[in-house]
Amino acid sequence: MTEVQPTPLNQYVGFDSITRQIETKLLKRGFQFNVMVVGQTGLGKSTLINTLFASHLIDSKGRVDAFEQPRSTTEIHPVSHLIIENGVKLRLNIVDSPGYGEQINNENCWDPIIKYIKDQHSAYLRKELTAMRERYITDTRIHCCLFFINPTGHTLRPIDVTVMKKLADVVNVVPVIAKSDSLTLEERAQFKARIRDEMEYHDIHAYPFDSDEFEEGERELNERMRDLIPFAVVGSERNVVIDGKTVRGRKNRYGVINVENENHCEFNQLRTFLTRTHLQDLIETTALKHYEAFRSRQLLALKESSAKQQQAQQQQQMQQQANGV
Ligand SMILES: Nc1nc2c(ncn2[C@@H]2O[C@H](COP(=O)(O)OP(=O)(O)OP(=O)(O)O)[C@@H](O)[C@H]2O)c(=O)[nH]1
Ligand SMILES: [Mg+2]
Repeated sequence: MTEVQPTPLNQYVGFDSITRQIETKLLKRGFQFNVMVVGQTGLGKSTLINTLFASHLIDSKGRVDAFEQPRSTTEIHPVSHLIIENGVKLRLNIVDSPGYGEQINNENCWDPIIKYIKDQHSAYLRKELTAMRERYITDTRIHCCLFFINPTGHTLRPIDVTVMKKLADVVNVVPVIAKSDSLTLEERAQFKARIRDEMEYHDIHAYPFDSDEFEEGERELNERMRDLIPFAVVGSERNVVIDGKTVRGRKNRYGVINVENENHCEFNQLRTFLTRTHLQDLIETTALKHYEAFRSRQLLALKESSAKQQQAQQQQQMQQQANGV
């Protein structure tokens, strides 16, 4: 196709204000962001959720009493929050999930999680296909799945490989090394490299993905992120006082870990990644890659089944005619 040359204007038309018009509209509507945590039992999923948004979601519906004993999560549990920052509204859905891997037979233990993710796609598609479609469909599709890896320092467990692979087919997977306070910095670096190698070996495509539309800066940022991922995180339900400042931390016999100190762990980098640099891309990738794949599969299946139904009806009619009915 030949490229259209711009027609020169002899006066100001004013359509450049469209970006402002879009911004005003978006600000009014707000944004929806849905995060889910998945991983083996006891790796600190619920704790990290509370830590991630603790400073923002004071008195949230999570485990607010610091002295309450942590409970094992028994069901998929979404919690919603509306947060507003400088006039920008963000509806945040945080979905906690029960840990797996404790049973003698762990086969298909990931089914309820995959089903939950697909159910959200399915609900969205149903709303999209209704005759009187809502103007803005409530979006419960999971935009980011934080996958918790056991800090063994060795390799990924086969079950983790299976679950991550299944997840990566339907959602943006961001792996994190759980309870990374149990690893030395050297072990951490080696473990990270090994996980990256293993993921490549098993053909697991974790987020972020590159797109042709990306500019150089975005590609570089993603490259840096891929070198950092899996984020080595530490979570804590408790506040500790360091230099007179109250922070989330873990205290043990040898000292205090400040969850937000970048020399101690990569919790801050994960939070920046989720909220400052990749929020919009996580939402967009979910719609354009994962949901689109689901949608076209469903619509194709629907078309095939209605074609089969039609064929069966025609055959029945022909049979009836042949029988002289
Ligand atoms: N050392 C250490 N312990 C942690 C960390 N995060 C959580 N814990 C502890 O690990 C235990 C389990 O934490 P949970 O957050 O309940 O773990 P979970 O993954 O939600 O567990 P399930 O719901 O059973 O799957 C608790 O005693 C936490 O205090 C961490 O970063 N480092
Ligand atoms: Mg839990």
